[in-house]
Amino acid sequence: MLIRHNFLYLFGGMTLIGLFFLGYSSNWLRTERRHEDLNSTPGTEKKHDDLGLHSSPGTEEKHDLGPYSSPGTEKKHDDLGLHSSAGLHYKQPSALDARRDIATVSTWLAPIVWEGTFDPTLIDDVYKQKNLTIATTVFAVGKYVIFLKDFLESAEVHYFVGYRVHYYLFTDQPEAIPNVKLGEERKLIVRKVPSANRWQDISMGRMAALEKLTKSELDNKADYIFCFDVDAKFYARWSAEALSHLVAVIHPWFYNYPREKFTYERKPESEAFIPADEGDFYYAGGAFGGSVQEVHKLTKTCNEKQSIDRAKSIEALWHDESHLNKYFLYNKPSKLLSPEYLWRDISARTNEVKIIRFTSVAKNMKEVRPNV
Ligand code: UD2
Repeated sequence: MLIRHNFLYLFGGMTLIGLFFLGYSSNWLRTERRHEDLNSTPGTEKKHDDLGLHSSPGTEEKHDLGPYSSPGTEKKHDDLGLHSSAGLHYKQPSALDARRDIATVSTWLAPIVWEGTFDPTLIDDVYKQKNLTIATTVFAVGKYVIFLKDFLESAEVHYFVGYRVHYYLFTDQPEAIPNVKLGEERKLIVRKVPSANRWQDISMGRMAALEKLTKSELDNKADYIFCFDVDAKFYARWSAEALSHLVAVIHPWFYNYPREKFTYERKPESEAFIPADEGDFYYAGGAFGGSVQEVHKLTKTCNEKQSIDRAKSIEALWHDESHLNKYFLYNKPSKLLSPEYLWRDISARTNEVKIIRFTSVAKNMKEVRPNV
């Protein structure tokens, strides 16, 4: 009897201890889990990997658009916030008084940057805090080295002044690079590239070189990249108001043309083909940019499409510019720069263009091109 009682006491005691431990350990597990959750919260908010605005190409099955429409991943800047300094004095923004003579936003809600649509003081206050590095590419092959001096000297006066700028200069003649004094935190990196017999191949060859540059070489070295023609000159501010993850410039010749008149590639056999009833804007090949990752996707796609055409002995009407326009049609730019950001010396001034920031210089094709 006594033994049975003792056994019952012992059994009851052990059950109680067991229950106590069970309760404690599950609480402990819960607490640990909470710690894990808390540890993973600050600063690591999950973001959408793909910031791209992809639109569907037409239904024509013939044209496999492949990467034109494919989403991808993108490395992002840690802080996407637009922080401004307390006490900064600038004109009050207005929800009403915008310029009425121009569109300041596209129908997919990308800003269109014109004089009067941004406040340079505020823009610089916001973006200078971000400690950005802007990679800037320019190609000067063959006789085009003569344009380098003006390009670089004028960029030093007007282009991303006060920001860290790394110029990547691609040339076949490093010895012909002019000696231009660069500002603080600005440097020139020279890449030797071969020349070609046709100017069209030099122009299109830029896509392959840019694909390579943006693949991994700029990792942790640049936040944004802009790619320019060399036969051009800066005349006014061209700066942080242009920053966004995919940036296109509206071509100065066609900004008020109907889409069927754009000089898109119209041969259905070409990878750059765009049907007459499609198109947003006609974009210039002489300036484009964005985040390094987005420009990598763009240049890789254009390079691939150019290669497919080449294998079929097809050349798009305006070479790299035709492929660029195809890319931007289905991968919408997140910011559009008005023709102020790439004018042409040979174009007549128009009322909308209040300021010319950057312009292609008039050139004698016969003198500078290896073939005409
Ligand atoms: C337009 C585009 C250009 C390109 C081209 C394709 C603008 C302002 N320009 O300009 O970007 O899409 O059409 O047809 O939108 N280059 C050399 N050596 C050469 C030839 C070219 O270095 O012998 C380089 C140089 O950086 C030059 C660029 O390639 O600026 C484009 O060539 P272009 O300026 O002669 O082409 P263009 O004026 O037809």
